[in-house]
Amino acid sequence: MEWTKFVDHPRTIIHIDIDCFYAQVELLKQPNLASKPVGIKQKNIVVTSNYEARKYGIKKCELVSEALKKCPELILLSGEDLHDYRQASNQIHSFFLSYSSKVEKLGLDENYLDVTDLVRDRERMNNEKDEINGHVIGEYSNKCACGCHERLSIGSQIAFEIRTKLKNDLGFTCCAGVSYNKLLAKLTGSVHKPNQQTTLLPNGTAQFMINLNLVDRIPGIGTKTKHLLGTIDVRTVKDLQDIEFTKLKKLTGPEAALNLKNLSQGVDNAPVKPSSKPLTIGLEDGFRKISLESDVKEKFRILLLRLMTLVEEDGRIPMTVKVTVRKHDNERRISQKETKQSPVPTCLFGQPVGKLSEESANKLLNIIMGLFHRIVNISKPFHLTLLGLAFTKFQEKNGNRSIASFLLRKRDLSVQSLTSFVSNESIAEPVDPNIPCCSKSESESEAEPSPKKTKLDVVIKKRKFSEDDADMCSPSKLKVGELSLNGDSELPKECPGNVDPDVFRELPHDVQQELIRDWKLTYVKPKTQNSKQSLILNYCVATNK
Ligand code: TTP
Ligand code: MG
Repeated sequence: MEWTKFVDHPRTIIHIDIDCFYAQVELLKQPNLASKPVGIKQKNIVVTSNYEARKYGIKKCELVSEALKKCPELILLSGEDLHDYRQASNQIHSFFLSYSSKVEKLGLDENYLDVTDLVRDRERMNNEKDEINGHVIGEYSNKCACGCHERLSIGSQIAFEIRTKLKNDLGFTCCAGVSYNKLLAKLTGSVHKPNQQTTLLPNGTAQFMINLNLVDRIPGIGTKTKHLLGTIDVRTVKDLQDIEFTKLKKLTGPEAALNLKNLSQGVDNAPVKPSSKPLTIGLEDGFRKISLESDVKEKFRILLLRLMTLVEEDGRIPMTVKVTVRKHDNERRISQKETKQSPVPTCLFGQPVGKLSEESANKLLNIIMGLFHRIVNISKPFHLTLLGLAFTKFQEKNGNRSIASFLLRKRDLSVQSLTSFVSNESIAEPVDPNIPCCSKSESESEAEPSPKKTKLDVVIKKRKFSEDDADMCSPSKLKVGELSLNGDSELPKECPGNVDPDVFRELPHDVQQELIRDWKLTYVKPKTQNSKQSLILNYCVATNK
C-alpha cells in the first residue's frame, strides 16, 4: 500500500457549527439578556458562554469560580436540562435538509451538508457570481484544473444563503466552512468566528494544514496516536507530511499510516452520511465517589427516569439495556470503564413508549442492578466515579423484529452515543485530572472520552495492543452469532440465548419468563428459515428443552 496525493476535488461540502449553541438557545428564550455576558452552567462548570462573555476571556468548560473571577457580572443560566437543546438541534437539522438530502449531524450543533448536486444545478444555470462569499484561504485566481474554484465559489454563496435563512427562520447565527471534503470544511469553519464563513481552496490546503501546527489539531488524531507519533519525533502536521511513508507504516501499520498521511495533507474521502436515528440513547453521570450499593441503585433510578424521557421523544421500543461503570482503583490511581448489556422485555414499555409503570421500572432496575453486579463485586469495597445507562437496540413501534437485526452486532457495538448528564447533587470535579468531567452531549462514537480516543487511535490500538482490549469494554460475552453456531452447555436450562446467564439467574421469575417469551418470539421462527437462521433455531431447541 503506498500513499499518493489525491488531485481531483469533485465535491462541495459545507460544515456548519452553531455559535455558542446552548447560550443562543437560552438567549432566544430571554432576548433581554443578549447584550450581557451569559454563561451556561452544568454543575460547577460553565460549559459555554455567549460571545459577550468570551470577551472577558471565558473559555468553554471553565470552572464557575474561575469564570466569575474573570467576569463578576457574568449571568449564569442552568444548562442541565438538555430538552430544549435537543429540540433546537433537531429543528436545525431538519432546516438543512431543505437544501440537501445529504446532511450529517455531528453532535448537537454541527452538521455537514454535501451540496455537490445543488452546486452542479446552479452551475448549469450559469448565473452565479464568480467570487467567493466570506473569507478565502488559497488563491482564487490560480485556478485548479478540475474546476473546483468555481464550484467552491457557488458553495460559498449557498453557505451564505443558508446562514442568512437560518438566522431569519430559527434565529441562530452560525459559522460555515466550505471546502471539497469534510475534514477541511470542518477545520476551515472554525478559522473565523462567530457568525462568519470561510472557504478553503485546494491550493491553500497544504499550508493551511501546516498552520494547524500540532498533529492532534487534526480531527481523527487523538491522544494515543499523538503519543505514538511522538516516539518517532512526529509532533507537528509538517513532521507528518514529511515523514517517510515506510517509516510511518512500520510504526502504525499500513492502514493507519495511509490515513495519517492523508490527514496531514487534508485528504479525506469520507462521504457525508445522512443521519438516521441514533443507534444508542444513553446518559452518564460522573461524580467524585460512590461506594454504597444503595446509592448506586438510586443513581440508576434517576438515570432511568431521565432516560425514559429521551426514549419517549425517540418513539422506538428499547430492546437492550447497557450499563456503564467507571471504577477507580485507589492504589494504582487509575480509572477504568466497563460495560455489560442485556436484553429487556419489550412489554415493559407501555403505550406511549417511554411511560413506565412503577412495576416495570422496578423490573428494569433489577436487570440493571444484575448487570451492575456482574461488573462490580460488592462484597469488596468499591469506588465508582461514573454510572451510565443506555438503550442500544430498538424496535420500531409497529415494526417487526428480525433475526437479521440481532445479527448486526458489529454496527451496534461500534457506535455508542452517550449523552452527558448532570444532576444537582453530583460533584463535577474530576478525581483524576485525566478524567474530564464535562463531555459534549451526544458525542459521535466515544463511549470512553478519557483520554481523547479517535477511530485512528482504535485502529492503531487494535494492532498494537489487541490482547489488552479483552476486558476493557466487555459487552455481554454472549454474542448471538457465536452462540448460535457453537452452543454452550454451561447455560442454565431456561436461559434465553441472548441473555447473560449470571444476570438472568438474579432476575425475578416473571421477568425471566418475559425474556424467554421475547427470545422465543424473536428467534424461533417458522422452519422455512434457512442457513444461519435455522442454526439459531437449533440452538434454542437444544438449550430450552
Ligand atoms: P461547541 O460547538 O463546541 O461550542 P459552542 O456552540 O457553545 O460555541 P462555538 O461558538 O465555539 O461553536 O459545542 C456545542 C454545545 O455543546 C455547547 O453550546 C455546549 C455543549 N458542550 C458541552 O456540553 N460540553 C463540552 O465540553 C462542550 C465543548 C460543549
Ligand atoms: Mg458551536
